[in-house]
Amino acid sequence: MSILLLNGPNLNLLGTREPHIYGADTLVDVERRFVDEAAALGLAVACFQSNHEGALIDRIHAARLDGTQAIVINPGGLTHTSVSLRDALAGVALPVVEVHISNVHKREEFRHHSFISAVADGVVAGLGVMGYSAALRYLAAKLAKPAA
Ligand code: CA2
Repeated sequence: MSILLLNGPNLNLLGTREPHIYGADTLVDVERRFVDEAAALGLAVACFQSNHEGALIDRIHAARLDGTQAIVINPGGLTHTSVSLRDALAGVALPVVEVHISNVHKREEFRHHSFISAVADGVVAGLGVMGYSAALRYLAAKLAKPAA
């Protein structure tokens, strides 16, 4: 069973700037921890980060054919702007969890709306990078259950 971990624009900068908002871990730290935690749950992971909307959409389309069973995505700023990313996620029809490191609801008003949430199983926001682990644990439990 395989999970796709997607991170959107600017998340490659994690751990290098704005640690008061996003913490001190780098994206490499986050991905490594996610892969290790997934392995302990018997799951494989593919990690992908891009600063380009189209590249993220292409990777989501590829997930239809490569054995991916669920997606964890932090869409970055595209959360608040991208109908196309939402359509791609809806199109693959896989379980999706949307993760935000910061509590977007405590921040500027433009971060309060997500185009992605309506096509996600759930949303985690404000738990720091622990949100990725929460998403993974939810999906591991969901995938372990026989389909109803
Ligand atoms: O809280 C989150 O995870 C966000 O998805 C992060 C996005 C932001 O646009 C969303 O509203 C909430 C921004 C990612 C930028 O990441 C940086 C990390 C370190 C330094 C600079 C940017």
